[in-house]
Order: sequence, then C-alpha cells, then structure tokens
Amino acid sequence: MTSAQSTQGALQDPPHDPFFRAATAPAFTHELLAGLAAGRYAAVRVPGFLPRQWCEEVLGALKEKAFDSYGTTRIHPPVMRFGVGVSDHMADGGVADSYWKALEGHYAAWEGLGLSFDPFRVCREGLATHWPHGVAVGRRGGREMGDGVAREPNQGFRVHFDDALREYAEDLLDTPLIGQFAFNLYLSVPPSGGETVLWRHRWQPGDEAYRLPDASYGYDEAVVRGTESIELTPEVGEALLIDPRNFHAVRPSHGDRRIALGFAVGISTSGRLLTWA
Ligand SMILES: O=C(O)CCC(=O)C(=O)O
Ligand SMILES: [Fe+2]
Repeated sequence: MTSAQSTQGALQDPPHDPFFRAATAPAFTHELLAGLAAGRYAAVRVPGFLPRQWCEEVLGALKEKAFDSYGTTRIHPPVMRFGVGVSDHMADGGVADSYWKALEGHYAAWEGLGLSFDPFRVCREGLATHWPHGVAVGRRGGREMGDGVAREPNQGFRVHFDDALREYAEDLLDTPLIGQFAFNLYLSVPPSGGETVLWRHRWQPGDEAYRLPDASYGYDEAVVRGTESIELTPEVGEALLIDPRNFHAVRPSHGDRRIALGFAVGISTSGRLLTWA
C-alpha cells in the first residue's frame, strides 16, 4: 500500500472513541448524568423536555422584549441575551459587585414577562428528577446566583470551552464543584445552521496560541483540527446537557432566530446539582 492509500484509508475510517457520543433519552436519568460527569458520554439530549405549548409561551413573551448583547469586546460576533450572566461581571478572578446589582434587574425583567410558570425552575427540576441529591441555584457568599439566561447566538458561538475552575481564581460557589455541565433548552431554532458542535478536545496550555485576539472567549478553529467531533442540530423543546470542558461551538443561524434558555450546572461535593448563570 502506498502512503497515499493508507492516508485515504484513515480518512474513510477515522478512529472513533466509543465514549465520545451523544446519548438521546426520554429523561435525564441518574445513569446518564453520572455517565456524562464520568466521561462515558459527551452529551445527553432529551427531546421534548419542555412541552411545545410551554416553549411557545416563553418564546412569545421573549419576542416582545428587546434583548441585550453580551459585552461585545469579549463576545464577538455578538450574542444577544435576555437576563444576566456572571461572565459579564468577572473582575480580578472573582465576581464584581455589579453582578448582584444587575441580578435585581434580571429578576424584574423575567417577572415582567408574566409567564404562568418559572422556566428555569422547571428546567432545573426536570434535570434533577432522577438525581438522588437534588438541585438548587448555587450560592456565593451566601447569596443566590442568577438562575439562567435566554441566549441568542444567531451568528454563532466561536470555538470555546467553559470551566469555572479555570475562569475564577477560587471556587465560584460556596460549595466546591467536582463536575460541570452546561444546560440548554431550545425555544426557537433556525431552518438551517445553528448546529452545536462538540470536539473531543479539552484545553491544554498550547491551545493559547490559537486564542483569537478579538474575542477573549474564543479560539481559532484550527485548535481542534483533526479532532473527532459531533454535530448536533437542536430541536424546539429539546434539552441538551454537555460537558463544557470539551471545546464546542455554535454555527451561524440562517432563516430564523436561535433562542435557548441556558445555565451552568455543577455537581457539588455534597452531590447536589447547583446551577448558575
Ligand atoms: O447553544 C448551544 O447549543 C451551546 C451554547 C454554549 O456554548 C454553552 O451552553 O456552553
Ligand atoms: Fe459554551
């Protein structure tokens, strides 16, 4: 066999990690959450997690409101959001006082939607239905963190990873975390684009050479070149839970808005799931 042929063979039949896969299930079972934390899965998808009528209620109310954009020096291309996320209020490896002030406006804004239910509570509790240690919104210095945001990355999210251990100098929450997830519930998806891509790659120091100068949260896609990946096309009502320490991205949307409810999830040392945004 020539080297060209063997290269072609490798392309046709790339090596695959059987643990790098997305599980699709009717619910977030104990086994799936434990498996995602342990590295047995890369993602867990639950289609129809939120009934369509409930999605429509939240989406209809959100569509009446103006979204803000994340700090555009940090997040580029811009991502629109409704609600407050801690990533816009990081200071000196910790959380700026502005976050707690902004949260007051956040709760007023969500109250102002006049919804018949609390969508973040429903998502939190649905996520933890089969988790024996329960769930709560995380606390920092005794104060409750934000419960979630609606995010609209119509132009996509660049290749990035999320890891509170690396983003904050000390524990973000009062109870230390031994595992982390990112939760998304899709309310509106575009007819094309908007895919979530996950790569079987965790940050390593050399990756900093690929960090984009105009977007401190993002990396050049070359950082994951040649790495096994999974592409997921979200559906309305679907909940997606990923291990956000794997590099991931969202592709640009075409034809409609891509709006998801999202929050971060940690497994705390007590076993309880703790959420924050
Ligand atoms: O919108 C998505 O599908 C993923 C967004 C993301 O980067 C995250 O949840 O950490
Ligand atoms: Fe992310």
